Order: sequence, then C-alpha cells, then structure tokens
Amino acid sequence: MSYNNIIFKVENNVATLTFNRPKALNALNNELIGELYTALEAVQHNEEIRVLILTGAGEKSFVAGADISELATFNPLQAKKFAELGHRAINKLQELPIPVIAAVNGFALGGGSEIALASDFIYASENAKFGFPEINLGLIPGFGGTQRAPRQIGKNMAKEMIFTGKIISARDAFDMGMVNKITPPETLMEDALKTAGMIVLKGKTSVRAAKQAINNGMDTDLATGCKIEIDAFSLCMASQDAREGTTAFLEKRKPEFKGDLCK
Ligand code: DAK
Repeated sequence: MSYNNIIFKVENNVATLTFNRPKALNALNNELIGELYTALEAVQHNEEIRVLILTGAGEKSFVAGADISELATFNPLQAKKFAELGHRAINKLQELPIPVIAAVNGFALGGGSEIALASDFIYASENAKFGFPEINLGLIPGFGGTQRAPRQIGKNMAKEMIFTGKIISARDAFDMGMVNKITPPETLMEDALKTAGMIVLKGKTSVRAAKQAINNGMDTDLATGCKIEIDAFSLCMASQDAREGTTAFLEKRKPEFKGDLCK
C-alpha cells in the first residue's frame, strides 16, 4: 500500500507511522486522516506487529493540528465527514490491541496533542510543544481532546490549556504527567525503539491483556475494573506464554514467548 501523506514501515515487529507533510508542519488534512485510518487497520490485522510508534517528518513538528487551510473551506457536510473520519481514526488508534508510543518531535497542537493523548504513552524531544489552540480559531478540540486531556492531565490543567490555547513545553507536559520521558531530538526515535524492543520480547497475549485491562478498567469503577483484570489474568493463564514464562524462571533461563494459546 502506498501513501501520499504518511510513511509506514515495519521492522523487527515494530511499525513506525510518520506523519509526512513537513511543509505544512504535518497538519492533518482529510487525505492524511483517511490514510492514517487505513494504516491502523493494517496494523490491527497484522499479528507480526507488536508495537506501533507514531512520529512526524522533519525536525519541527509532530502534527500541528488540523489543516487550517482545508478546514476553512469546509461546508457543514464536509465538516461532518471530516469529524466522523477523524473520530474513527482516533478511536481506532486508542483501541489498537498493541501498545502505541507517540514520539513527539516538535509541535503537537490541537489534533496533534489529541493523537498523542490517544496513544499509550508519549516520549517527547526537548523541543516538543503541546497545546490546544482551537480556542484561537473560535473552536474547541474536536478529536476527543475535551475528554482525553482531563482524564490524563486532570480537569483543571486541561481546562486552563483548552480555555487559553497556550502552548506548553515538553518539560511542563512532563511535570503534569502527560509525557513519560524527555529526550534530545537526536535520540528520540532511538529511545522509542528501545522501549518498543523491550515490549516486543514480552508475551503477545500478556501485553495485549494488560493494555485491555488498563484501558477498559479506567472507564469504570474499581470493583468492575478488578473483575476485568480477573478475566484478563485468566486469559493469560490459558496461554503458552504463561507456561513458558513460569517454566523459564524455574529453569533459570530467559523465556521465549511465542504468543500462542495452550493446545
Ligand atoms: N494547517 C495548515 N498549515 C499549517 C498549519 C496548520 N495547522 N500549521 C502550520 N502550517 C503551515 C504554515 O501555514 C506555513 O506554511 P507556509 O506559509 O510556509 O506555506 C508552514 O506550515 C510553517 O508554519 P509557520 O511558518 O507558521 O511556522 P512557525 O514556526 O512560525 O509557527 C506554529 C509554528 C505551529 C506555531 C504555527 O504554524 C501555528 O500556529 N500553526 C497553527 C496551529 C494550529 O492552530 N493548529 C490547528 C489547531 S485546531 C474537527 C475536529 C478537529 C479539529 C477540527 C475540526 N471537527 C470535529 C470538524 C482540529 C482542530 C485543530 O487541530
């Protein structure tokens, strides 16, 4: 599959999706969002892919939000189509069974911050900047930002960012728990790939079960969340990986996870 606005590659069980419109700071136009959705479907159906990394082309930007030049031309029906496609893509991203790391290499504004927040965690380069400038356009975040930001950085911090449209540094984003790690720009991808490489070596079933339990549990109360964990734990116990992991420990060797269910 060839794309005009993204670069998609798979190597060593890790897929890398690069937003690739550097002249427009990788702003999200309709075509890019369609390609993002198609690539995410491919990731979902390819069991060889164990981790997805998202990043932006060029040194300046991850994604500078929706493409304002395109947005300005939409009639209401086109805007609805754009919104529906955007939500489908971002929901698909959040619901991918495998971990997603956003390697934010510059501006992550509006839709860019929303994509990063829908990922499982964020590594940011020292020059990364986050924000929701929609308010400056007379808009509000439209790809789930009003919902994901308060859940992840707290209601009041999210309100301040969304009401003011201010742009914050990687350090501020790290301090509020939005970013897991800050790295020099030159080593951002290396760091993300290193972490992805650690995850690739773990059991396929247990990584997926952990992601599902955390995500589904966060949307509910603690007691229901613990029930979700019991089911996910039981599923892991039915996998060859659990047998291999425990046996390898007892035999004092490294486990070799295959990701199959018990036969
Ligand atoms: N759209 C289109 N082009 C953009 C762009 C964007 N978002 N951001 C940057 N560019 C283009 C610039 O126009 C410029 O193009 P040329 O003039 O060279 O042709 C080029 O990228 C380089 O940008 P600058 O010259 O401005 O670079 P600076 O370093 O001076 O400034 C900046 C960088 C990121 C601070 C600045 O470019 C900027 O403020 N960009 C706009 C940020 C922004 O407001 N993004 C949109 C957020 S709103 C919806 C759902 C969701 C959304 C909308 C609708 N529905 C449900 C319907 C989402 C909305 C958003 O994301």
